[in-house]
Amino acid sequence: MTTTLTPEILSALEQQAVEVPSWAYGNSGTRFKVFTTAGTPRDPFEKIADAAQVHRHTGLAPVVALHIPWDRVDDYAALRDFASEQGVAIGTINSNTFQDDDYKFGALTHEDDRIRRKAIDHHLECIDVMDRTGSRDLKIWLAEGSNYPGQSDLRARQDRLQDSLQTIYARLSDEQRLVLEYKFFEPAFYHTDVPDWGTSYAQVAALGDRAMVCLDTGHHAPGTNIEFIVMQLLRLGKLGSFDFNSRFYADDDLIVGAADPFQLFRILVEVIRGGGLNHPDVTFMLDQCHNVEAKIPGQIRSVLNVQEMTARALLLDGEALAAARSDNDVLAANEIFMDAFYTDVRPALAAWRESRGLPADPMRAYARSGYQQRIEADRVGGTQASWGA
Ligand code: AOS
Ligand code: ZN
Ligand code: ZN
Repeated sequence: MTTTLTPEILSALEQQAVEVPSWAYGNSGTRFKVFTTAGTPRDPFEKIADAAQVHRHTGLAPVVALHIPWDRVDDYAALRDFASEQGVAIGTINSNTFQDDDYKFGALTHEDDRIRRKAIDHHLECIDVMDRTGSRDLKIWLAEGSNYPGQSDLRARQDRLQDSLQTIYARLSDEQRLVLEYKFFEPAFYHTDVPDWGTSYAQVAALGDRAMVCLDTGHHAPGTNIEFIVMQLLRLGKLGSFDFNSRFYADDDLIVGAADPFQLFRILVEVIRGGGLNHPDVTFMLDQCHNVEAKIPGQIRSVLNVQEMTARALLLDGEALAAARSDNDVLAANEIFMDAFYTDVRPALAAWRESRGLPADPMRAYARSGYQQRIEADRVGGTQASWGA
């Protein structure tokens, strides 16, 4: 089943923007092996140049998220200006308190005030970066927790976390936000200090209006109804951002939509229902690590998957669905829902791209562009691993 896309749907799609992570372009992998790829960026400037290719070929990815310290530079204003010359902007600044020996037993939750202060100061450095890049969001993901029952005082850690977050939050300007990302496990295995949406919500609600929740689609126990969490956070006005990716088993950080396009569709249905599509308060960010696939095409595929499932979700016949629901016509309601999901929007999207001066098939256009060959020839030696500071 194929379809045409109405002007209202095309208008909504035209506003869509997916923020890409700088670390998706660097060498990254798993704890077992980081495979290197020819042409991998050697510094944040080259990462941004690569990210700009995704936007150039899709018109979908105008913003690049950075990670500190992986993207630390001497002159952030120069990096911001370079991004602008490339046709993109710098977005979310991601902190990192998971690669320093001092943080072995915690960072913002640590019992030792000296270590907690160091972790807080790292976040204040990130806010200094935000001041220079013009970023709005400070994203905090904490790899903090414990591996054995009895190891830690769970309650005291929550209290210290809130105290630390209050200090960080107080440093934000009126235009900046703190976005707290939860994750049900890893690298801690018994408990994680921000393990679920409820904990993130409780912590950010105590901070104020500019503290929000980040929902990473790979951060839930298998079988979790993620679209229900999306609905609830939108209803509470606390969904700040997505870290989109897909997973088969854990936090696999695979191409969003590649493992379960239906789940992505259901999430986007709730985003649209909750008024979150193209809403200024909701950032659509990718958080992916392309370990075996080429990085720039991997990101192009990802943003196209988000666009495609958004188009399908926008096709959902809301009136017919509401009527079937009010009649408790279970099968009709499900059929209407599945009709939208089963609709192939790719031909309509390809024609629409061409009408806007974009390539009908961004993946093949990139392959033909010669960019990959150029970076592989130019960037010899000294590639920067994403996971390495
Ligand atoms: C880790 O699993 C989280 O998904 C983080 O969002 C992400 O990997 C980190 O922000 C990279 O800095
Ligand atoms: Zn994430
Ligand atoms: Zn993750």
